[in-house]
Amino acid sequence: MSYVDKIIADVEKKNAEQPEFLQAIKEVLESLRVVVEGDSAYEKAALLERLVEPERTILFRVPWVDDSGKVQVNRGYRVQYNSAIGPYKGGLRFHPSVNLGIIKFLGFEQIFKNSLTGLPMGGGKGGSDFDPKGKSEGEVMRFCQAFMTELFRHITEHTDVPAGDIGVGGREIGYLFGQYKKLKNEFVGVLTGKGLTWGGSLARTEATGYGLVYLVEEYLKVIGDSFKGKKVAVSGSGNVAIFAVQKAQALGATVVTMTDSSGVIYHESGIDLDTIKEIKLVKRGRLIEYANIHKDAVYKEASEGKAWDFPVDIALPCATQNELNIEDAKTLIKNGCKIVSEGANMPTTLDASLYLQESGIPFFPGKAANAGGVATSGLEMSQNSERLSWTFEEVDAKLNGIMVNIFHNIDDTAKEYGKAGDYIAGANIAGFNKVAQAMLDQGII
Ligand code: NDP
Ligand code: 2IT
Repeated sequence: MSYVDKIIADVEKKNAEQPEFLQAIKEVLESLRVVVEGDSAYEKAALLERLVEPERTILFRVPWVDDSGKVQVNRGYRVQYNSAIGPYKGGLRFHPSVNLGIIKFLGFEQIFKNSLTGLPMGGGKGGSDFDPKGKSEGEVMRFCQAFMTELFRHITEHTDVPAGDIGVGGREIGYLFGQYKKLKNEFVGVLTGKGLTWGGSLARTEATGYGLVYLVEEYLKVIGDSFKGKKVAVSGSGNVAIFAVQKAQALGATVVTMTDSSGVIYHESGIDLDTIKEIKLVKRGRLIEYANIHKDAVYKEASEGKAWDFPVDIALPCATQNELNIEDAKTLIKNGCKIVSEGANMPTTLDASLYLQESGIPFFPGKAANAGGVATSGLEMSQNSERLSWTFEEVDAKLNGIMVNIFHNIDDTAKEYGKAGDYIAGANIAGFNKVAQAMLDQGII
């Protein structure tokens, strides 16, 4: 059995109940065959065995009191996956679907993503099965405080720096930061995505969505094209989706769809982002309200339709894992879609991503395409360390430079390994090489 097959079989045996984790492991390890099977140094150092196993997994109880006075108990997680190239870095997700397998898949992906940014950040991820939907401000605050009451003893600004993800935005980072500060009596950059008056970076809010569009823009530039006049499908209507739409529109594209977990909006003349922001960022409401305001927009329940059902040039999945399957990939291609780029983490199923690639559709995996968020978190850490704040233009220009570099790095790496145009392989190999070298340099730890 080959080295990679042996590791995959072992991971499958030990983690049979974690399908998303297995999916992420298989995708990465398949790409690494060409690297690790030609050089016995990797197997000798048990590099893959160490890479697939988190350095540390923290599981904790989060007890809190709801508005009716009832005690609620959630599960908290922090997976400190790999610190070969820097302190653990990665978001916190609050969503009822969160379990250890989901956090491990996200933490594993984060290792390679953070490596691709070119900044010194290791990989980690955390979160809770807490559902923020329908909770009052007070309940969200008390939950965040309870979560940090345990997490604080496992993180510092030098060892592990969490940020936001699904269900964790500026509001939650504020409550988490306040509690960390109170418990440690230290004002330090232990979280990113902070508010602008207390150590946050300009452009961090926009960064993931903007970065996603910058990477596709660079690809389009290389082939002599641009976003101008393109029709774009976006899924999600959260942080990543909103700012992807904003940048795509600014570059002259027409975005025709957005979604939430309840349904999809199709607005042929173009999504009105101000309405979306009002519904989602101010009122924390549901997407269906959009159709009450814009009578020419069509709303369908999630069981009746998806963002991938319409004729578009570019698809940007920005909601959650496995939201674009092989049937969706076929529909997109049939309707003329020419590019798929992942704003979310692993939104495309493995068979759908391979089908897109085999059909000649440039497919940009999340660990490359959505790296702008964590990259800008890295820039927030730099600003915190030097106790300075850079202007929006400075941060945005650095973000753009990082995304342009990521495109060329994954494009060149794919070519170097005889896989031109295979951006999955390019991203996995380029991300891996740097981490693997650091692990080899640092000995068996
Ligand atoms: P938000 O919580 O701001 O928004 C999430 C959006 O996706 C909402 O519209 C939500 O709808 C929808 N969604 C979430 N879960 C599901 C589900 N199970 N089924 C259908 N729709 C769902 O999160 P973000 O925008 O921050 O994150 C979106 C994706 O981007 C995630 O995969 C995240 O890991 C990834 N990402 C985020 C980064 C960041 O900086 N925030 C950086 C890199 C990647 P509803 O409101 O109905 O739940
Ligand atoms: O998936 C991700 O890259 C994030 N949720 C952002 C992580 C971060 O540390 O900014």
